[in-house]
Amino acid sequence: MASQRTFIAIKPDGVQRGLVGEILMRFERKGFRLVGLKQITPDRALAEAHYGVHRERPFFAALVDFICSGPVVAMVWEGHGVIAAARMLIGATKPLEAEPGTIRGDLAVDIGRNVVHGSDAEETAAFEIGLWFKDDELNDWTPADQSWRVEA
Ligand code: IDP
Ligand code: MG
Repeated sequence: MASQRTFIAIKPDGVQRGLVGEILMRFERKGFRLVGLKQITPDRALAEAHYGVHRERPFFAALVDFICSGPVVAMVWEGHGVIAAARMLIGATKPLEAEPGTIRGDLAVDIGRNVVHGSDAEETAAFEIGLWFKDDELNDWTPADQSWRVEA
């Protein structure tokens, strides 16, 4: 399994509800490595680019308004298979259908307030990381206990 990077964001509802530590902890405890982290209130251009794939959907304007409504905690996480694994940790888009034990399954009830975003594929991860972060905001590092996380 190759090492990958993915873009994860705690949306304004997660920040407002004081869930930053709780959400961060789940990725950290799983064994992934944090390589980028910042808090940013997105402008419309950033939010529209990020959700560009949903431009024609009826909820697009409300979604952009919501994402721009307050601070977002933007992160890049690295690790073996992290893109798909992060989506599993996050859970289904509709929180009432998300499995208990997932972030959305445990912490949210409304599709429009589902607390966290995660890239859905390698191409979207690369696009979203480049959109939210400059290269020099990302840290290449290896945890001191790496051999206790992955074999060889
Ligand atoms: P994802 O966040 O699980 O990848 P997407 O289908 O990519 O889900 O949708 C992006 C975001 O748009 C969702 O997380 C949710 O906040 C919002 N969204 C998606 N579908 C709806 C909807 O039908 N009504 C309201 N908001 C929606
Ligand atoms: Mg998506």
